[in-house]
Amino acid sequence: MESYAFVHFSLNTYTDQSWGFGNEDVNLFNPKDLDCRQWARTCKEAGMKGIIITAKHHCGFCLWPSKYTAYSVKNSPWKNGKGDVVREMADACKEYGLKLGIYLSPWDRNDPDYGKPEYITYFRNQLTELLTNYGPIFEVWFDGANGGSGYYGGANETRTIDRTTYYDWKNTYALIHKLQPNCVIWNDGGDRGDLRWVGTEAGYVGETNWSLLNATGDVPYNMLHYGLENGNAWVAAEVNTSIRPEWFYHPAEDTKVKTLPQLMDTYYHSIGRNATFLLNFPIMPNGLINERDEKAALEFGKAVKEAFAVDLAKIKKTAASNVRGNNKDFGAGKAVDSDNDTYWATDDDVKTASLTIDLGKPTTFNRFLVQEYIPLGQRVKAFTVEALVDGSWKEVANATTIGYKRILIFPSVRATKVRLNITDSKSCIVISNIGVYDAPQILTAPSIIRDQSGKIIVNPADKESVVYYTLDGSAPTTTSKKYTGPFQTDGKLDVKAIAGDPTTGKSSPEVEEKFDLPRKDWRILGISDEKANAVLDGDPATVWHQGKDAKMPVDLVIDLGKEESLSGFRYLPDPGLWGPGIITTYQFYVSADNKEWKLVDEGEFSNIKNNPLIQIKNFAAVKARYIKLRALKNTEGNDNTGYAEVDVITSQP
Ligand code: FUL
Repeated sequence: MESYAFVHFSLNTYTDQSWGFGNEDVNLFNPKDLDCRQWARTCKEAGMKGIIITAKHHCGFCLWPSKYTAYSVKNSPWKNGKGDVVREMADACKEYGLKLGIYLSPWDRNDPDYGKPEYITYFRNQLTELLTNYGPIFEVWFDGANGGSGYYGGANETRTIDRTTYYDWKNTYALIHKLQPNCVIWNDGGDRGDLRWVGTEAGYVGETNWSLLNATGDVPYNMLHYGLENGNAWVAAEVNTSIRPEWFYHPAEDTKVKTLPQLMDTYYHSIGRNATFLLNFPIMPNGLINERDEKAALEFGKAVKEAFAVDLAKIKKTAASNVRGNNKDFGAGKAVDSDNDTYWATDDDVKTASLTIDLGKPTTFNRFLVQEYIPLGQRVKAFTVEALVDGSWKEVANATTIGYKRILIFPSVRATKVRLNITDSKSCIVISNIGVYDAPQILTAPSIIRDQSGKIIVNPADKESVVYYTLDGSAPTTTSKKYTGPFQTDGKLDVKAIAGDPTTGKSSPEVEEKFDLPRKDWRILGISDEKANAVLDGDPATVWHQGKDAKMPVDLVIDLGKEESLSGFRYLPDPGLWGPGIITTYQFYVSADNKEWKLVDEGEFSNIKNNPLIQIKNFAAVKARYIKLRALKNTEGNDNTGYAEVDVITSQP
């Protein structure tokens, strides 16, 4: 299916939360303009093949009138309790020729029985409702999150379960197979399903990506990311990411919708790396996809179509270094014949071979697409792509695995021939399709940081482009001020920038960063480690960890230099892949004198492990000179505490 959508919609939509606790009021659910047809139309026009809906998220609220709980749409004011979002979604999918998928959270922070054996019956009853009453379901999605604490029918406690045994997945899978034999199972907790998570929600799978894992045993994050070359089960990768930073709708993210270059990047790092692409749309409280998200999705669909509109390799003359039994049914031409059921194959013992395509005349291209014939498994371990430029062969790209589809990106090259060299394979080579394309240039926005001294530093994504910026909130154009190097600033600041190509006149989407107080006079107290300045240096790539002696609760105390009016704080954890020391439970204190501390905020950073985004917390305005971020728990259950950035939000203009 290549690409399909997620929609996140629940009570969280009305509380601005990422994870509901399970006690949120059902009366909040009242989408005035709910229109699942708008969701379906957007996804269809963006080129997607299906939609997976959060029928029940961790808070336990059900978007369908389940017989087994009161915590559902049936007790909400929406349509006087007569509505069913899953039904409306199913109808809209049918109308637009899309498949329907179901997200049913195994963790339920509302149900009183969660943690007991009774809950498994409840879970299966709900699954049965969903897999019986809404027509064919193509995928079920069992989120692995199990945070522990919750409302649980009023118990308000922490309940822990063993993710590998509690749900008795084997029997749940049997139920799914019985009710929906063609449905694939996505599961990252316990028994292997048919599809796997890729170990990050940032929108990419490993450059090496095997569609294999072992059917039993533990699967660490890195194995999810790269697959397992000699695994014994076919568990293809699915890259899930949101069109905004978070999964649910938050008005504050209206300016953070992924741009076209970011979406294209995700495309190349998912579908272009042998994975499917599951793109999430957060639904707004009124029941619609925001028009910015809709616009971004349509632009994206159009750009993908444009990039792959003309295949320069189709029905061109081909030659291969080896053809299975010299039989023309396995000849090189089968890789460029537009038929994915025919393929070029080599003799059994031939695991290195090349295939040359004669483009007929000097031709410019910048993308190379290759597919293995997947019904015969995934085989290729390494390959290169060469172009014949002015009579000599030049390597333009190299990579490891291929699988269902692999797309390589390289700077435009003008050549008369292109050659695929398979340099290592698990078995003889079976290639069903090759494509060569000249995708239009899409410029990527630059990144903006402000260092501790107040200097603005803008980094273009590629060296050729020129950066233009504004400081007055206006939209930058190629006639705005040119960025020539870091410059000094003071006070609150709104910086907007674009990258422009002076030769083509094209420009990137705009990037905007808002900076609060300058941090020149800030000091981290009680720490002698110089590296601690990484917390204040404005650079998300530098991370500092408290030393080995720090034991939970771990405090980070900062002197702001003078009294400020504070109304919130920001915490950026290590944003890399599987960064250590990510705080999940925190308290935030302020003080006038570094002696008497006042607790102004506490809580959890929901979903921070899988999606290590900047966390923004607001509280009632308070004047203070000192701040203290206290870590109570991290994602690993140890004492490691790390920070890429800590910043405050002030209430002064
Ligand atoms: C995560 C969840 O905890 C998020 O809230 C979201 O639903 C995402 C798709 O999966 O693990």
